[in-house]
Amino acid sequence: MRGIIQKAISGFFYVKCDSVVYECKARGSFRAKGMTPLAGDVVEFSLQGEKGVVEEIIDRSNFLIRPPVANVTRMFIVSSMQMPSPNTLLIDRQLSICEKKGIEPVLVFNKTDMKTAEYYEDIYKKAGFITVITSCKDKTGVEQLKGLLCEGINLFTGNTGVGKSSLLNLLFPELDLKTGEVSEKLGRGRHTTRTAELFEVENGVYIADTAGFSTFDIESYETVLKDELPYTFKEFGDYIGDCKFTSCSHTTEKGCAVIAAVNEGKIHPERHKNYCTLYDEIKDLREWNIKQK
Ligand SMILES: Nc1nc2c(ncn2[C@@H]2O[C@H](COP(=O)(O)OP(=O)(O)OP(=O)(O)O)[C@@H](O)[C@H]2O)c(=O)[nH]1
Ligand SMILES: [Mg+2]
Ligand SMILES: [Zn+2]
Repeated sequence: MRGIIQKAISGFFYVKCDSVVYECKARGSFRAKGMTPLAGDVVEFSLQGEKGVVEEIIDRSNFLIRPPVANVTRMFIVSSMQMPSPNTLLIDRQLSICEKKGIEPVLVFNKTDMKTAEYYEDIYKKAGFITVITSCKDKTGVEQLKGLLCEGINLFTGNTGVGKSSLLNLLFPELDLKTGEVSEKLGRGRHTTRTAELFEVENGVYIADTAGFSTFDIESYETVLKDELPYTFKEFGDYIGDCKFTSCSHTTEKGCAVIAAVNEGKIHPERHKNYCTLYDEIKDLREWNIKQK
């Protein structure tokens, strides 16, 4: 039998097949191979009585370690205009990872009832990304957001408290996801179950809500290498070939076409600044460093 994993929790995998969800365990051989089935995985499974066993994971198009989701088609990077405030460096890191993994990003600026998103919209529209302005309080942007859901897995990420679950509840009230106060979420005592869970909202359209993961998790588990980095800033692509030196890092060099584009107002300076910060972080990193991590 073939199905899709909706949720993975403490060694159990909930596999949906023909609108029935089967509780499965994984074959021991996965652990031996260092492989864990993830939410979003398409799997072959067998039934032994009531219980299922995941036998095989079908090749993934991509996967993320934290939050643990496979086969992501679109990533909705949610930030809120206040409580918590946006951090473009975090956004740009996630955009780089999306580009590397072949996931199409959508930027969602939520809580615009508290503060306008103009500044951020300007940066990311200019760079060619899809952006949506939303407010769960005023219920704005909800229909537009719904229109951006695509076939496959639509993953909602963003720091705790930005309003991922609130947005999803507005789109699909039947999901009835738990939402909470920001102060509570940032407090020490809060016990969150860190999960990624899929919901099929239309035929073939899945939503993945991730609770308890922060954008920090994504970054510390995924790495973009120095040579790949410029290409993951997609608006740099038009200029990279025109730099004076082929070894140009596009950070400070004379004759850099990317820097020239920044100076001419074609690339937003904040994107370039974040690029330089990321470049600095990873410039000494090699493939083997990562494998040892
Ligand atoms: N003013 C305002 N508050 C909002 C908006 N969206 C969400 N909130 C509030 O922000 C808080 C956090 O929202 P959640 O939907 O729980 O946030 P989340 O991103 O799902 O957080 P985690 O599940 O912890 O990752 C709740 O108190 C919401 O009522 C909005 O557009 N405007
Ligand atoms: Mg939530
Ligand atoms: Zn350059």
